[in-house]
Order: sequence, then C-alpha cells, then structure tokens
Amino acid sequence: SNSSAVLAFDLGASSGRALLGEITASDHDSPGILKITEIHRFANTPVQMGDHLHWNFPMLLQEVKHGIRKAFQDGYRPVSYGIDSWGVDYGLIDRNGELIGVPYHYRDLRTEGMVEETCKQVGRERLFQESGLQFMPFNTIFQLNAMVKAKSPMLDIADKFLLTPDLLNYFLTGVQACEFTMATTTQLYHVTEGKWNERLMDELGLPSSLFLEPVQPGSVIGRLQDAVAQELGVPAIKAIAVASHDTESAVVAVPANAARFAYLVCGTWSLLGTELPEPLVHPEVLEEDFSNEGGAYQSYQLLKNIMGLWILQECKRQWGNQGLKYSYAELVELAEDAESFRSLIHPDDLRFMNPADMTAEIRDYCLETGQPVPQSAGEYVQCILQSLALRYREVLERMEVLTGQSYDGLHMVGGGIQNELLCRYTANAMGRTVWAGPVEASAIGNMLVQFVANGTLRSREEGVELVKRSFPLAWYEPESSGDWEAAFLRYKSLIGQQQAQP
Ligand code: ADP
Ligand code: LRH
Repeated sequence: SNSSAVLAFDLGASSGRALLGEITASDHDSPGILKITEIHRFANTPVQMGDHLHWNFPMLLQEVKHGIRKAFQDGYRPVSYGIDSWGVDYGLIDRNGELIGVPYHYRDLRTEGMVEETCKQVGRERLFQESGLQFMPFNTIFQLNAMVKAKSPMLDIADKFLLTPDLLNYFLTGVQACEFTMATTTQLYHVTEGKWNERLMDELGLPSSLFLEPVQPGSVIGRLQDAVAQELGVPAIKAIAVASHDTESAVVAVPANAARFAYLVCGTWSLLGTELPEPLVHPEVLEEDFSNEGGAYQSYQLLKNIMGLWILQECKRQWGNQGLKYSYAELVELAEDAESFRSLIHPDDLRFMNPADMTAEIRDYCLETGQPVPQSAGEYVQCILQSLALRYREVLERMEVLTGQSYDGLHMVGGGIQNELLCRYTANAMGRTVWAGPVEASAIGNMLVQFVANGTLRSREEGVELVKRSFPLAWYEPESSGDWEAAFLRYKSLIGQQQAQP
C-alpha cells in the first residue's frame, strides 16, 4: 500500500499498542487525511519479583517485535517505526552490551524516603532550579539514588543507562541512543543549561559516563539489525527517535487553534499543562510543584502530574480479583446513577500512589476526613471522577497564575476521554469548554514526528492541521450548576485541612 506509512508503538503503564499511520490523499487538490489502523494491542502487566516491582521487559520487546511482524503480515509497508513510553524508567547495560537485571517499575517501593534524602544531600531548590521538575518519588534520580544507597552491585557493572524506548530500540537496532524528551524526565538533565547535569551526578556518586548525549525527536537512530529483520521476516526499516516520552508525543497531536492552549493528557496519569518556548523555573513554580518537561520541536511543557485514572484502574482490578468484573463502561454507568459529591478525595495524596488496597485507602481517607464512606462501586467511581475533575480545575487555575495566561477551555486527549462522564465533569468543574480528542494522541504524535523526519510532512504545524482534518472533536460545554461551585469549595477546604496536617 502507501509508500510513506509509519508504525507507532505507544507503551502506556496499562497497555501497549502498535498503530499504523498513513496519509491518504484522494486527489491532488484535496489535502490528505491521516488514517490510523490498530495492528496490535497488549496488556502491560507489571510483575512483583520478591521485594520489587518490575516491568516484564522481555514481554514488551516481544510484543513490539510482534507488532512489526504483524504490520507486514497484514500487508502494510511502513518505512519507519518509533516507540514512545511512560517516563522515567530505564535499564542498565553492561560493557558486553547485555541488560543487567529486570527493569524496575516506577511504582516499586525502593524509592521510599528518597526524595527527602536526596534533597537533603543536594538541596531541594537547587534540584528544582536545575531540573525544572516536579518532585515525584519515582523520578529517575530517586530510583538511581536508591540503588546507590542500597550499594547495588548492578551499578558497579553498569556501562550505559538506557530509558525504556531507547532500551527497546537498542535490542531492535543494536544502536544505543538517548532521546531528549525522555532524558528530561530523569531530573538529572539540566533544563536551563540544556545538558546532562554532571555536577549533580558526581555529587550523587553516579558515573556520568553512563549517560549518552541526547538526540532530538526526529533523529534517525538506525535500522532494524539484520538478525531482527530476519527473525521477523521484514525489511530493515528505519528506527526513528520520536518524542519518546508518551506525554510529549501526545502534546504534538493536540488539535489546538491557539498558540497558547491548555491540555490534559488523560490515561493512567493525568498530565495537565501548556506549551512554552522556555522552561519556567521561578520559585512559585517550585512552590506549586509543576514540571518543565522537554518536548518535541524545542518546546517546554509546563505541566503537573495528577494521579489520574490509576485510582480507578486499581479499584477495577481489585473488584475483578473479587470476581466483580466490571467494564469501564459499566463503572461509568454505575457512577452516573450514584449520589453526587457524597465524598471527595485529594487524588494527589501520595497514599494513592501504590496502596496494597485502593478501595480501603479511599475508605480510610473518607473516614479520616469525616466524610461518608462509599458503599458501592458506583459511589467509589463517582468519588474518583468528581474529585479528579475538581483537581483539574484547581491545577488549571494555578497554571494560569504561573503563566499569566488564561485559557478558554481544555483540550483532553488519551484513553481517558473515552470516559465521557469525566469529560463532562471536567467541563462542569472548570466552567469552561472541554474539547476531547483524539484518543490515540500519543501514537498520533509519534507518527507525526516520523512523517516530518521522513519528509512526508513539512512541519509540525502541517501535522497539527492533518490531525484537525482527520479526527472529530467531542465538545463538552459546561452545564451551569451551583453544585460544582459548592463542591469546589468543599474540595479546597479538604486539601487545606490535609496540608495543615504534618
Ligand atoms: P496508558 O497509556 O497510561 O496506559 P490510556 O491512555 O490507554 O492509558 O488510558 C487508560 C484509561 O482509559 C483507563 O484507566 C480507563 O480509565 C480509560 N478507559 C479506557 N477505555 C475506556 C472506556 N471504554 N470507557 C471509559 N474509560 C476508558
Ligand atoms: C504518563 C507518564 C507521565 C510520567 C509517568 C511515569 O504515561 O509518562 O508523564 O510522569 O508516566
């Protein structure tokens, strides 16, 4: 078929997928449309091994290989592929080029206490100013410092550090590379100097020789190595370093009309942010705990990591283990029938990061804050969705203060927008419009960077126009209701009450 098709792998914390993208032009006068075809989709289930939580890395590599093979078996002829994934995680490679150990999952508990310890060591403000990042316990710096503190023998034999997409690309192409957007999620990248923070690495006892010079999204990493092409029975197609951090790929595909727009990348996590030409590292940004992540095309993304639909995923998983196998559609329906604003949580309370029992955690939170405890699945889901919507409003308003910009509405993208109730609630909570779409933003942004790199598209802007033509947007106008205003006040006093506690 199409001679300029590309293959995008988007690996999320809950699932991975391979999508084929081709631009179909019916004739010379009409502009093309981006057609995306799902080639492969698989669950991404972490594995607890002894005391630690890991990614099933060999499985992920196998699924990516399977996706490449299947694209060709289905009759497509992609000229390149690109991989994006969740941020911060990595593998270490020894001097013989082999993977050391099984890559850790960012929710592994070995980072407990590491934010405090690392900040004591190198200084909190300084760490923010140099990295521009929000303090998340799982940031790579804290994972690596946990290994240093544990005197991990793996560090002794490590020769190179590769972030997840780079690690997969290494086993596919034989080439070791470091892609820029992922590098900026480590907190070891100096965001204003625009290079690895070697001084910081020295102070933490991390050899700077582990880290490769970052390459920009759109760079060609190499080609499938012969052995892999033969194994899969496919040609040695090009590997392109896309904006390999999934959030940054998603941003490329936001179909915004304005130069300054607010977005919410809504999947396992909720990333609410806006694009800026420069990082913002003044003290208020530190105070508000926002991130400046490196994006594609020399952009910086000022955003906040919000716990997101992870909370719902965990409840769903737990109910499933108890034999109550709800679909998302069923859960949303139950929520809609449940009483509104009965109980609210602060989604970003760290207790929700990786509790053994998510419903118990929500229950305890409600008890401790003097609220009624949810009594049914519907009440739990209602509590989660309404609390998230209120959190989105709060973060959007704080972002407006930080940037001095105001936003008419919010672009929502990612798997979470299939939850129409959440989109509606978000519009209601904010009192602003939500434009939802596309669902597969990360995979689409991944494709756009490949199209530009391959010369199929001239620019990112052309890519955004293509997205606007190709995917319909769902509009959610706020329904006027004083209830949301009252709920927001309740939510804010809840957060205040929490912050007052030591
Ligand atoms: P990630 O890339 O982080 O794995 P996705 O972007 O795939 O996440 O989004 C996953 C989330 O999308 C799930 O947590 C779930 O809440 C939501 N979701 C997926 N399918 C549906 C659906 N059919 N209806 C409502 N919500 C859905
Ligand atoms: C979303 C995401 C987010 C990171 C988290 C680890 O998938 O990449 O931007 O902070 O995963």
